[in-house]
Amino acid sequence: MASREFNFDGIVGPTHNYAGLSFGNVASTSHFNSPSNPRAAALEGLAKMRLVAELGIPQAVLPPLCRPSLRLLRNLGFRGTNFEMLHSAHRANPAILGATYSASSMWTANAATVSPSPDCDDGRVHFSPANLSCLLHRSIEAEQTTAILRRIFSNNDHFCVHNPLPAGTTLADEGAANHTRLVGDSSSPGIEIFAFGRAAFDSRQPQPQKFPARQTLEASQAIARRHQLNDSRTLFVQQNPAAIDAGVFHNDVISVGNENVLLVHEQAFVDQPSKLQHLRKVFEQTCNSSLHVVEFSAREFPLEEAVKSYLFNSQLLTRSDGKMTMLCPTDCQTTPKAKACLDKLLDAKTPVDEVRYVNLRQSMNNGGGPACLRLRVCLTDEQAAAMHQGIIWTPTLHDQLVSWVGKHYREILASDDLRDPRLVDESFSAIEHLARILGLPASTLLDA
Ligand code: SUG
Repeated sequence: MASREFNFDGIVGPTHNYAGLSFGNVASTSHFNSPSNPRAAALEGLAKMRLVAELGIPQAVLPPLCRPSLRLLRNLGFRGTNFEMLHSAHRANPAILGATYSASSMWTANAATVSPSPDCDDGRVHFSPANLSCLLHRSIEAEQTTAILRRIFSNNDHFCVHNPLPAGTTLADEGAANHTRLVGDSSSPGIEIFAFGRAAFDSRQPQPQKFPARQTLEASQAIARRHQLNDSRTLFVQQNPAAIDAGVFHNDVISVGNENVLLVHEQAFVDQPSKLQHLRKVFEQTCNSSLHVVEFSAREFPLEEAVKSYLFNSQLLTRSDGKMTMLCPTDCQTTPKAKACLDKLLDAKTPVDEVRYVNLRQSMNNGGGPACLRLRVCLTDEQAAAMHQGIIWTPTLHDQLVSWVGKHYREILASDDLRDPRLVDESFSAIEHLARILGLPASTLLDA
């Protein structure tokens, strides 16, 4: 049975702020302590969802996780009223407060790795919520993300939502941001490519010198096993350490694939020429057709420009007419080399015949482009009907969410505001209201 790709976008939460929490993500570091605009951030995200839905592409939402995480503060031993806990956490280290408040669940490409049913031995859609072990503010996402995914995909005949992998550095997992699926036609098995930054059990592999490699080979292998993928259609490729050192903290900052198209920078992977050759061969054998690979050279597009423009963090979307639209951040319009690469892409003989731009300034300032904000889930009609329906995008849901944002979100959030206990109440009542809009139990979304 044919499946269609749903884009599950993370709704940006009311505490979106710039706390400089992600070493190795240059946008996060460079916007440390800048004031944010949560309302603009959420509206930018909603505008992107509407644009995608209006292209005829299935769209759904994932709710933001409840922040601040008072649970984290209590776990770390802070006590007293909310006011007292927020102030003592700030005194202990402002980064703790930053982690408590982070709206990082908006980047749902990191929520989980998803394998569609044609790829999995048991014919179910498999989800592995990411443990996000590398960073405190992200590691606290895993438990609640799992609960939410289990609510939405509760039908065990169709879906299997695994536990996150055990936390720790050996099995550090960052979800779909390091995972690409290519496929010939939508009812057939696809090829799943797992990009990893380091091999925890083999220190002889090349390592980045400046920034951390987040995803491990061992985590990717475990996910492929638990999703019951076929070895012959599963590839593991190592991220180029030089790319990580240039700010490519996730693979979706340096390559993007969709169906029979792969866009990739020539410095994305270790041993890239032979990896791509192998991939083309596997694609031909599996899909009986050839793969379109568009590779941009370091000369035409230096790594720094790729990171600055986030060209590869675009969404490559199949429209209902079978052609593809590349949905890019507006930064690509203002980076001449990125623009030239997009012109080259449109001239190449691939299914991509359109480029659209979307303004995501607020998310981009924390290193989150269009592709970071969405989790791709391929579903047959029967599977789509079996998931929770309240999260599916409709014009009515869009209007409800726009007025919900208008009611609950601040227009400016500076680092001092994170000690204001009124922000806790505002954020919790926003989440409670959202649970009603999406028809989800408030107890699943509130996690204080
Ligand atoms: O994990 N930024 C996120 C950005 C995630 C982007 N996702 C993908 N590439 N798929 C991160 O580095 C910054 C938060 C702060 O600094 O306040 C942050 O978490």
